[in-house]
Amino acid sequence: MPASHSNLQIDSERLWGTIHETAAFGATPKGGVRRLTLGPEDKQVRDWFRRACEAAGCEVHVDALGTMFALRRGRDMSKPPLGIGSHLDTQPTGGKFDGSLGTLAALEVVRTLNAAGIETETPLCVINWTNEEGSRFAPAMMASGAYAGDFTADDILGRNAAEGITVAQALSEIGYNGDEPVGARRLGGFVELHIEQGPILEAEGKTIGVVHNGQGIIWYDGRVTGFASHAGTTPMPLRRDALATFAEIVLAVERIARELGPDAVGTIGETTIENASRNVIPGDLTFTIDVRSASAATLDKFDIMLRKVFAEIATRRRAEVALDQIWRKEPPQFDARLVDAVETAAKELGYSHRRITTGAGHDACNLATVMPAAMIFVPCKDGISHNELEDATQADCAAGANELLHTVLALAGVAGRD
Ligand code: HGY
Ligand code: MN
Ligand code: MN
Repeated sequence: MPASHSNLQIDSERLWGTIHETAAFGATPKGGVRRLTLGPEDKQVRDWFRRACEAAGCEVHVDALGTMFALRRGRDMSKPPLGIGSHLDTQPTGGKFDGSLGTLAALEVVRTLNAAGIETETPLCVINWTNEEGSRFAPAMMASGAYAGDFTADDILGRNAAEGITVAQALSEIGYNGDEPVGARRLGGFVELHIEQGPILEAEGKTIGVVHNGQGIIWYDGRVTGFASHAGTTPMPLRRDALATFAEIVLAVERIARELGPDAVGTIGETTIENASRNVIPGDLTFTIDVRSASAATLDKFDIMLRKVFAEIATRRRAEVALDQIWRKEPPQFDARLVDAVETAAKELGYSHRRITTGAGHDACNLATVMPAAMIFVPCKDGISHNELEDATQADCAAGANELLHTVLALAGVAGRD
């Protein structure tokens, strides 16, 4: 960290105000935020973000998947910008901090540099990645995945939401179908601030998490096909009950995760009984599975065990169980030089810190496959996230933003004061 700026601090009140001002877009009665990607509330926060970045002197560019790049010029514009940011979309019952903290803290870094009249050597780019959550459109971290080359933009533009609208239609409806080709904007690296979304930092009383690796993810779409028949006249031994079959599947996922744990988790987050009726034995249902581990070998084992157990359940229950892997993300490794820069900044700022693995997926996990990337975590209350109760303290948010500021100064260099 350049000595001349070691005492530079972000404006904690301004950041806290920004977090709460934007939380109004999609605010829920329970104090959370429902801002599904590319919906009307996402448009509101995007428009706000564009205005705020332009007011901070940035040029805002939008790519074909709606990702927003707010460019702050540096002294040497021949260098690819250092990317900072996160996402502004949320889960259906999301909170005020997941994604918002990282995106708004990146804006706060720019505002702080502006106020201090500091020009960085390398340009900066504050980024709002489209559809990190993957709730309305699969997969999660969708736009950063396309930027990293995991998907083509056309593939993603054709993805459907449950309500039958495509990504392309949703982008056009909110006016964020940008003309910049996905991946065309070169970045020299990416640093993302995020709440931990887990209990470790809070439990250990640490302010900063220096994220050095993460979990790989597999997403499946599943279908159980039994036989719909009369709830009153079908004897129990003759039933091919899709829901009872599914019940065994749910417990099998939990058992396999526990067996392969602690470095394995498995979740069935969605299920739909088709043509459900209280006096019809369920014949068809669909479901999703989310499997994670920081070990690729464990992911492989999980997949093999799932398929074996599901086949046994299907045979015994005379049902069909289909499992379609729709997404696999290998466990990310973050860049040693950038991770060291985060750790050094924490030491120099005097923040208690520890190295940590991210259990959640993040856009930085995708970026790490194509450029140097790192993440900074701060604690959240009781480790709760993807829940309207999600909460964090102003002090921890400020510490995270200061940590981001000084990591940026170390990586982007200071060209001088205006
Ligand atoms: O699923 C995830 O880990 C991220 O929160 N979208
Ligand atoms: Mn997030
Ligand atoms: Mn999330």
